[in-house]
Amino acid sequence: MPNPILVTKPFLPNIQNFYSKLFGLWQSGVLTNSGELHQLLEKQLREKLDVKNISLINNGTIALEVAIQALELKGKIITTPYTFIATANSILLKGLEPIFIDIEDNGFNLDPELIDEVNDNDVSAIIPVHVYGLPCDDYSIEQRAEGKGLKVIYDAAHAFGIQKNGESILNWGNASTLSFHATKVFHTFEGGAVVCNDPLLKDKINQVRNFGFTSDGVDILALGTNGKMNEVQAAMGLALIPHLEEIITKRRHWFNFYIEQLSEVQGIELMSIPPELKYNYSYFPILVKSAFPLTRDELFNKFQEENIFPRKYFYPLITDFSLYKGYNIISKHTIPNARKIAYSVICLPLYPDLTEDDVSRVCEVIQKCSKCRSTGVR
Ligand code: T4K
Repeated sequence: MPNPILVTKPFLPNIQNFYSKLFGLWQSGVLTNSGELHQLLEKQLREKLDVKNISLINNGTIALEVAIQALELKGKIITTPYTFIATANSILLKGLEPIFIDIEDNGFNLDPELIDEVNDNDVSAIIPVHVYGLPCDDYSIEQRAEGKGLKVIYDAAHAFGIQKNGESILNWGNASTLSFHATKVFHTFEGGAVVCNDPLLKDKINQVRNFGFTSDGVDILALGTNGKMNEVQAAMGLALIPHLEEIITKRRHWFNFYIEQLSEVQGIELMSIPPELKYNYSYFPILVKSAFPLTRDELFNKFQEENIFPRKYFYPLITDFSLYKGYNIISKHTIPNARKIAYSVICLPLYPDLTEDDVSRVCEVIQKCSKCRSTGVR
């Protein structure tokens, strides 16, 4: 059996570089609570990502919860069913209720026009997701948010470093949240961040991530949690920053390799990157259409037979999970676009350390299957 190819594999810096960042911790004994490495990583990321304020958090899910708490959101939040479960879970975990609206019919992100259909005075915010790092239609979303007096938190877990027309998309809305999980373009083992423009909101975010303590540590003005990133996590981030160019360049190489090999395959739709975008090559989703001889699941199974493990990100839809079926939250929305994508998507392996042999193996499965006889079962 050939070696397994997983959907992703974390990029790791030279281990000596990582170790060297840990020596100071052994000397100072400061392991967490906004230590030296934490502060340095915050500074470097603020500059690298070209954002006004960034607060490091211990993971992307808590980052969402911290943003919701800091913005004092209440009642219901409009979001998308086509995302990782953490987006919706963070809403429920804060005791709020999600209202799911469909995605656009030619993309992966929430359809701003459907915000108009939500007539509910309990709604306090919108949490759109830049799925696979492809930016939402911020203009249409924020125009509607303003009209309805809603806050906007972008779940930018996939959008590390992405720029549109030369500007970071992390500066959109009231806040954006990032994930630095091991599977992401940039990681700190586990980790995340909240980005915002308003310095007062940054203070509030910092309080919420530190139990609610004010910066002098003497009073609690806001309810808080423990969302602090520790020094070992920060050390990994600092060790990876010098490799960011290399990480993106290698990802772009394999992304383009897939495009070259697969663009002529009938029935497979590939993602396209708008010209105004500086992309991070975080994911390579393909859509298996009816013109392809096999169904999505048949193709998925063929991969497993070849020891290749892509993922169906994001299937099932959040609204199809048992926990979420119990909530009367979909109302009149039948979410056909999200359903169509969730039932046809496969995210192919994409990470810097892939080899040409690996990527060729992935492409060969698709190319061979494109010549299969259709099962006729759809
Ligand atoms: N919002 C959105 C839109 C998100 O996509 C996510 C997370 C969040 C919020 C929440 O952020 P975090 O709280 O996670 O920071 C993965 C990730 O765990 C998750 O972070 C990510 N989104 C989601 C899309 O994908 P799984 O369940 O697919 O991960 P897992 O463990 O199966 O790993 C995938 C592959 O990566 C495996 O084949 C093995 C490989 N892998 C994984 C880990 C953890 C490694 O080689 N090394 C590793 O350490 O969710």
